[in-house]
Amino acid sequence: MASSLDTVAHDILIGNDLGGYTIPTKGLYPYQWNWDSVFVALGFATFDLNRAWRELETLFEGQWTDGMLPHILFRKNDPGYFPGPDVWKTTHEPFPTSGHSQPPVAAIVVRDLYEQSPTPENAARAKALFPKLMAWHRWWATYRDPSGEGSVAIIHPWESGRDNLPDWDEPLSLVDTSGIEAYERKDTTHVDASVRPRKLDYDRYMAILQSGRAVGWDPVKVVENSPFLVADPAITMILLRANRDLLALAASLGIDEAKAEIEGWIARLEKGAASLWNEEVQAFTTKNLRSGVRGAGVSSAAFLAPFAGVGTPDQLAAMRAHFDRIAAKATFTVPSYDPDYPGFEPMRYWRGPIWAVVNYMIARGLAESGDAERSERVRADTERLVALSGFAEYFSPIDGTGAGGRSFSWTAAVWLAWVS
Ligand code: 9WN
Repeated sequence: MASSLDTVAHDILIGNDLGGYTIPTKGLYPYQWNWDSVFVALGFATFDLNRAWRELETLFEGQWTDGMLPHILFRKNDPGYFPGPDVWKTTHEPFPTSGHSQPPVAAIVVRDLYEQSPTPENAARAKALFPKLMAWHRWWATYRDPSGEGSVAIIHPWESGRDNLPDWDEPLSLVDTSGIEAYERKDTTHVDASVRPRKLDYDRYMAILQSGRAVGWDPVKVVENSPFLVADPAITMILLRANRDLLALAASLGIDEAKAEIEGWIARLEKGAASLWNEEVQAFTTKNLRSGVRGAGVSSAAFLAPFAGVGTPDQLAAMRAHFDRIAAKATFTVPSYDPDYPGFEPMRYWRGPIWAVVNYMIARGLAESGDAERSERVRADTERLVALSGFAEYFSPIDGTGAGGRSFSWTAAVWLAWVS
């Protein structure tokens, strides 16, 4: 029988549905976001599979001709969000978008939706999305491995989906902000500034955005011109996982001609993920491709290794040791950043708070790799957080306080698909 929180979660998804696409939350994020929509589809799939497919289909309406799937789709202008379409100045038709991507979780969920109900009708919908997923994954492979090491490089912290992670501090410190245009933030009119990125971060975000805009968002020039170019273990591992799912999907759908190309991507990403092992931190961390400096601490990305199917036995043992140390210290798992690290801030966005969607991926990987105990700890903590603070955007790992946007779509979706 559905609990009252299930009903609330269901109503949040319905309430944030603007007709075939869903916004993350009203006010703060009034557009369709890339990885948000994918998790939202998982939530819809628990009560309306047709609507779940629709979410993914509308998301791919934003795909560029070069294969890139943007991080925001601006279907209609909303002055409540900054930076909007007039700042990005992209040329996608029939509606503008942002100029870079976000974590490529879509293939994972397309496979889930198809396997939930492998009818001929759902096979047709999966087959229609398949070439679009291939084009997006090919875009990452073509343009985002400039080091040739196999890891995935991002050109903006927003592309990582983990905007103000402490690991971006060093690469962001090299970004020249002297040429930025005057701008006015809108996020801090919706939520408290103390739980958002700082002004200095925003200045740097704007400088990077302007560098992409200056080259017309050309995929090669963007990488050459960006003052920020960092290998991200989370995107590397998510793309690796997504390619494994894409390969399985190709097999179920009988699309044999895609096999060799996807296998090539998988082999490269396995090498790339391995290259991000940080011996000093004993975890997979970021690597600044401009300066060579590696991330100095353990972020939640480190716990995605089982989800991606990477890590040697020793590396996975080190990951479990970090998990147990952090779990003993924090009341709730999994903080976005190590509470023992000086840059940790329990309420400031990606510098410490817990995000339900990251917990979902971590727990799924742990469960699949046979670690039922740690997986259940993450699930039960997520349940306690929502019971305590509702469907917030993110939560303090120390006392469970909710922060950011409320009635948040992906928190509700993950609740329905996994927690409850
Ligand atoms: C910029 C929508 C998005 C998430 C990101 C999260 C936050 C946007 C912002 O909100 O980023 O993309 O303006 O702060 O960091 O992961 O997709 O929920």
